[in-house]
Amino acid sequence: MKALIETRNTRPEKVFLVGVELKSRNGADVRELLAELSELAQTAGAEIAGDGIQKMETPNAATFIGKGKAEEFANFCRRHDVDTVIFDDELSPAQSRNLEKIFGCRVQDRTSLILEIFAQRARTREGKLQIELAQLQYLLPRLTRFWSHLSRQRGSTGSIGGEGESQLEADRRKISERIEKISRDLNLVRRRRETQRAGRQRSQWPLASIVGYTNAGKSTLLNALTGADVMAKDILFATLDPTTRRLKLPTNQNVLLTDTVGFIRKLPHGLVEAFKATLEEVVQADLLVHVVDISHPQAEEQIAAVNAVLEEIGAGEKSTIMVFNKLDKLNGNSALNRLQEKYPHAVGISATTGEGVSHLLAELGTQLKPKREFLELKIPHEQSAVIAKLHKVGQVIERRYHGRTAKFKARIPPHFHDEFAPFIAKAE
Ligand SMILES: Nc1nc2c(ncn2[C@@H]2O[C@H](COP(=O)(O)OP(=O)(O)OP(=O)(O)O)[C@@H](O)[C@H]2O)c(=O)[nH]1
Ligand SMILES: [Mg+2]
Repeated sequence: MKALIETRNTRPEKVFLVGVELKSRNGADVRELLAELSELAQTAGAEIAGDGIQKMETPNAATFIGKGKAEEFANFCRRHDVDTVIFDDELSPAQSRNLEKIFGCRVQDRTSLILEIFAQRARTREGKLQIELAQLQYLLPRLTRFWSHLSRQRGSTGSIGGEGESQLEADRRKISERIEKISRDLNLVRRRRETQRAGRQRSQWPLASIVGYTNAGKSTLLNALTGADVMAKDILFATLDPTTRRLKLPTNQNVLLTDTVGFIRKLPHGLVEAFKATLEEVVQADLLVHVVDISHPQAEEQIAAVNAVLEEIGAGEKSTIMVFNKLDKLNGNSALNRLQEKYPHAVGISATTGEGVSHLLAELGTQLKPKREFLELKIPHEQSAVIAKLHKVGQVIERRYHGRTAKFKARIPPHFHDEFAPFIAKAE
């Protein structure tokens, strides 16, 4: 199976960006989103030829933006040799097709651009499988015999009539089979990870996971704290695969610190789903370290976007240390003051100068102090809510599902003791 996106020729691809200002959004937001889209496109290696915004009540069902506006943009694109037009919003398969006809060039949306960047970045087998899965799921509903990229990729001239239909069906079936195969492979990876995690948990070290918006400085922080050597770069999605390092706090307490993929606004849902295995580190963590680029004008929106993804993966309720990074880049204190009012326990740092890092270490020690309680539990299978709760709040080290009751070895936060007390087989 070839990648969804065709490989480029040598000249950088010229792109034109399109945003819409719907009634529900304000103009400043659209500008910021387009600025971010532009960063995404440049991260993918493109050159920005221009951009355009249309104000409208609701998107047009056939062409997303108005037809007249599309033609106006198309004129610009023809004059400037634009190769690809990128919309900030997700387009339906029909809208993409209609727009390609008007523009006479490739039309892409934010989702497929993010998928493309992830595909460029993926290094490990797991990362590659995850991204391929997300791309295939994106592609499947868009597969029609008019879907020009695919037929161009194949070098076919587009078949007609019944033959085309059966080719389409064959393509769909092949993709569906591949999706199933990848899902099975990913399950294997997930199980292997679980085993590794169990080994780690037996070592009784708590796990803290660094989360945050892309480019917030997560990898720089992990490197600064643990001497790790994770690539930290001024591009979006520098990190895809998780890295875990041990950190010894000044209190001699050990903690495992994980750096993982960054989040972004309008992160494709399929991608979050595909990256669940990677994001397990976040779901399993005892503590989240939420890194924010406080020097970014949209810091608050970025916090909200990160929280939305955390909710989506079931980690919304975790105890979290807010870390305001890049203090050294800050001009004036108004943004910092406003956010500090909202998050009074936040720690301000600069991962590059080291400012505030000792304060962060102290805070980590404090937050991780309440030692977890080790329990052996026997829970009847029909008590599925209790079992689900155990997985949600605790760290399951071992599980056995044979017989009438499920047996678990787990560590739980002490304040949940009473809730699990009826099922305790043995406490340490
Ligand atoms: N001035 C300044 N720059 C920083 C600081 N922390 C990180 N950076 C820079 O910000 C950019 C992004 O840093 P990364 O550590 O790669 O960010 P990340 O959150 O891991 O990003 P992704 O992996 O792409 O999601 C790099 O160019 C860093 O050098 C800081 O405290 N101050
Ligand atoms: Mg990173």
